[in-house]
Amino acid sequence: MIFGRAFEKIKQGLAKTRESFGKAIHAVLTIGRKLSIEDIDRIEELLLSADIGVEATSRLIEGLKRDYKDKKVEKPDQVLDYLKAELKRQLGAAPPGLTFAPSPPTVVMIAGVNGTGKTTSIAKLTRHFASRDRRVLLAASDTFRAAAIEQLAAWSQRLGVDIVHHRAGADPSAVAYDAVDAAVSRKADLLFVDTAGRLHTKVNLMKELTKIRTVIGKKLPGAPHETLLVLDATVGQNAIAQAKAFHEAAPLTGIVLAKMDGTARGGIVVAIHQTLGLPVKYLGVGEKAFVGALFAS
Ligand SMILES: Nc1nc2c(ncn2[C@@H]2O[C@H](COP(=O)(O)OP(=O)(O)O)[C@@H](O)[C@H]2O)c(=O)[nH]1
Ligand SMILES: [Mg+2]
Repeated sequence: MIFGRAFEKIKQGLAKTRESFGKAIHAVLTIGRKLSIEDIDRIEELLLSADIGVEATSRLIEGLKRDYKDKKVEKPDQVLDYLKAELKRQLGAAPPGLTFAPSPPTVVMIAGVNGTGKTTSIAKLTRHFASRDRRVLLAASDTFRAAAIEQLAAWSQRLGVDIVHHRAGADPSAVAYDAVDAAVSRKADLLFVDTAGRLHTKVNLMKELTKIRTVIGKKLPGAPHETLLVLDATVGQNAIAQAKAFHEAAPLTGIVLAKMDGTARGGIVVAIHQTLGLPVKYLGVGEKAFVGALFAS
């Protein structure tokens, strides 16, 4: 049931991909004509261009060829049904939503390259949980630019939740430390820790994330309970490389895939799930405030 709902949300998020993909499949297979082996090759190209990834694509194509030989799949609609069922089966196992700490606060660290949608995703998550009577606290650990702190502070005001911040250039770990302290003393249910996506070098960035994580864990054993990486769905396969680099610095527990509304290559959701073995916990489908925020739970 929950998985069914999660899949529905993923489907909504994939609307653009689905539309262009469905059209392409129908273009490959003229109605009425039977499927040929060349058509299957074309479909393989389509899957790759939707960024479903090499691994997932070859698995899908193998299955399709098998069903084609068995004469189970011969028409465009059957191809689409087969792909839908197969993708549903593959994505269905993703655990939906956040995993909460046994006792509050649940600390959620948000990482990702600059501009992927970290702060916007935190705002959406905050609104989602605050409107369900969870006490949310924000930590402005992206201290790299003053504007980043101001952006998060603006959201905290709009959403009526507290924020812990220091000045620009301050130690992000010190902010996280104070925020965990505040989350405990103010009995917050959830603490979202915003982090920088760009430092002077990538090595610095990864070191910083490791340090923030360590400091959080020292202050509150077991925390962070979630380390979510925000990826921009419009960058395609590059997102996988980003995820691998971050995963090494701060072991990730899941992915937030933002900007699904802006791409027809949403197959990346499958590729991420399969290559990284990480659940895609949330899909972002809107840049305006919260419109269309999709949650898998
Ligand atoms: N279309 C679309 N734009 C988004 C989404 N999430 C974030 N954005 C936009 O992406 C830009 C960068 O977002 P921001 O949250 O500041 O990224 P950060 O640097 O990772 O914190 C902003 O213009 C956002 O409005 C989304 O789901 N869909
Ligand atoms: Mg930001």
